[in-house]
This record gives sequence, structure tokens and C-alpha cells, in this order.
Amino acid sequence: MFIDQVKVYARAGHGGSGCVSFRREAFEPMGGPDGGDGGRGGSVILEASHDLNNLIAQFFVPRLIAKNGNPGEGAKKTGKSGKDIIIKVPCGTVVWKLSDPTPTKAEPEGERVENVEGEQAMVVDLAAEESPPAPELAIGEEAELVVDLTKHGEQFILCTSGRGGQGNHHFATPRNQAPRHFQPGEPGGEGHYHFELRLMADIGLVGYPNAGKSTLLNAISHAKPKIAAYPFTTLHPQIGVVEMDGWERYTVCDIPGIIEGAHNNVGLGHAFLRHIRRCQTLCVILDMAGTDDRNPCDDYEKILRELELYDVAMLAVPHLVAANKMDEDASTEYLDEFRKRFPKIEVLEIMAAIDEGVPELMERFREAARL
Ligand SMILES: Nc1nc2c(ncn2[C@@H]2O[C@H](COP(=O)(O)OP(=O)(O)OP(=O)(O)O)[C@@H](O)[C@H]2O)c(=O)[nH]1
Ligand SMILES: [Mg+2]
Repeated sequence: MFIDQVKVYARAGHGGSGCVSFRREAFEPMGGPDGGDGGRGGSVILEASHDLNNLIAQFFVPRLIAKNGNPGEGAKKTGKSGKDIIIKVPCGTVVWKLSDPTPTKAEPEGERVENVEGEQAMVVDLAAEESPPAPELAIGEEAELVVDLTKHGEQFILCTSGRGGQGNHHFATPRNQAPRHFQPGEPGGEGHYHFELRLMADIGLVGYPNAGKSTLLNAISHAKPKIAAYPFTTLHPQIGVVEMDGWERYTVCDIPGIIEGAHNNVGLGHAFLRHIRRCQTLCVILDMAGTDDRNPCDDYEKILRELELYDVAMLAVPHLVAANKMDEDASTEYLDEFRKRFPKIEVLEIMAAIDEGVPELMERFREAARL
């Protein structure tokens, strides 16, 4: 299963409450206040990792909840802090914040946590509380951009933990030497978020189904995408790493085929274009033999149109054209027509199935990836 967008609820731990306690020992009847501070809650931290390639972990566990800090205890003991939780997400994850849910209340002010005369402090596990209902916002709707995690190891604190409250010994004054006052812990940050994965690759392959995108990725990298003579063989994006001489590497992304009307959800729709929007260069793969009874020149125009309808900025990404299936009879004629109609477009002739013209295309990709 390939998951590239998911809605999650995240909440950092609340700070533990300060403690109200008084020192009571033999021969020390008026020992004074000794209530310790509450521990801080755990934060929810995101970390980008290049070992992951989709958001399946968050799909199965959409509630990211860190533990609360423990309340303070007598003898000025600080409560135990909640542990931070580090959530690994693939490089290329964009996080959006959805509308604010009603904040969960921190522990109410009062005499809830007390440790008078050696009694054990009461520990309340707020993590067990239910989260507020998710806002009625569909994924992809307008939301505030929170962070874009692109580099391996990059961390971001999604929800900041609540600070622990102060115990009663902080509130002793010459006039009130036995304060029963304490500070409640601060609430941890929380929110509903939309995680969207935009894969990171140098070169993006785009084209009609059956044009030979997966055949090309298979020929140039160790990726093993499924190849077949029917449309929509590829159902989810795949990245291949191309290793050139001299240890130079670049990455190429193969996505499902795009057809006319993809912006209206025809075929598999155009949502997969999100995975090639970060590419430095796009390569439009055309079936130059017109094997599916379409004119490759029209295919090219329609692909550009779909890119534009997805995001006008996609037209600003430099692209070149790979004329595939040049081993077929009809291809030369179509290629001549293409060159006449689009004289300024860079076209490379390839036969992906038998590796002809592929090394030249790889070299061209290398130049583009270096930019
Ligand atoms: N004659 C010829 N056939 C090719 C060539 N390259 C690919 N094909 C064939 O074209 C068909 C489609 O190839 P794929 O690589 O699966 O095409 P795709 O663009 O990935 O298709 P989708 O995943 O459906 O979008 C397969 O039957 C390939 O064998 C080529 O250079 N010449
Ligand atoms: Mg394919």
C-alpha cells in the first residue's frame, strides 16, 4: 500500500502539577513547605528519514500523543518528565495545520495533587483522555503550512511540551510560611495536521500510459517497476537511483500515466504529479510510434496542458522530450512531424526496451541533475 497523504492528530504531553507538601519529621513539627515541581511533558518531534518512502506508519497510527509529565512530590522531588516521541517521516514530507481544535484543558487549579505528611502524590494520566473530534476538513483543503522536511535527519518540534508547574515551596513568604498554593502544569501543544508526501527526485518522468516510462526507469536504475503492454501498469510512484561512472548519482521518479482530463480525475487523476513537482527537470516520454492510435504530438500538448492545470508553476520546470519506441515503423514520420511542430523542444530518440539511445539520455539527465 502506498500512502502519500494522511491526516493525524498530535498532542504533546502536559506538564505535571506542582506539589503541595510539608516536611514532617521527628522533632521537626514545623518543617515548612517542600512540594516539588511537576515534570515537563514529552514533545512530538518529526524527523525526516531517507529510509522511508511513504506515510504508511502514520496511516495506521494517526494519533501521535506524547506522555504527560508526572506531578511533583514531597521532599522537593521534581516529577518525572514525559518522554519525547520522535516520529520518522520520509524526506519530502510537507506538514499542514488544519483548523484549530478546542484546546484540551490542563489540570485544573486547586488541591488536586497533594502530599501532606508523607502521603503519596496522586498521578493522573491525561494521555488516556480522548482527543477532540477531528475538524471536518478534507485532506488537501486550505491549511497553514507548518514545515517542509526535505533533508535526512532534519527534525522539527510539531507540538511543544507543557512546562511543569511549581511546587508549594516556591510560594513561601515571611507572611505565609505554609502556602497551600501550587502551579498547575502547562498544557502541551496539539493540533490536527495533514501530512503530504512530495517525493524528492532530480528527474521526473511524465507521459501517457504505455509510453515506456517504467521500461526506461528499469533500464537506467536498479528499480524494478512493473512493465506491461496495458495502460496504468504503474499504480504508484517509484524512485530509481541512477549510478554513473565516477560514483556520480542522481534520482529519477516514475509516476503513473497521465491522460487528457486527468485534472478531472480521469484515469488515475493527476494527484501523482505532486511527486514530480520538486524535480529539477522533467522528461516527457512519448510513444513516438503511436501504438495506442494517438498522435504523439497531441499527446505532448495534452501532457503540458495537464501539468499547467495541476499547477502553472510546473510549466516553469525545464523539460526535455524522450521519443520512445523509435524501433517501430511509424515512429520516424511522427518524429518529423513533432520536430516541425515544436522546433524549439529538445528531443532525444530512444528505444527503452533495447537500451538504444538510453546512455545518451542518462548523460543528459546527469547534466540536468547537476544544475
Ligand atoms: N517497441 C517498443 N516497445 C516498448 C519500448 N519501450 C517500452 N515498450 C513497451 O511498451 C509497453 C509499456 O511499457 P511501460 O514501461 O509499462 O509503460 P509505462 O509508461 O510505464 O506505462 P504505465 O505504467 O501504464 O503508465 C510495454 O509492453 C513495453 O514492452 C520500445 O522502445 N519499443
Ligand atoms: Mg509504468
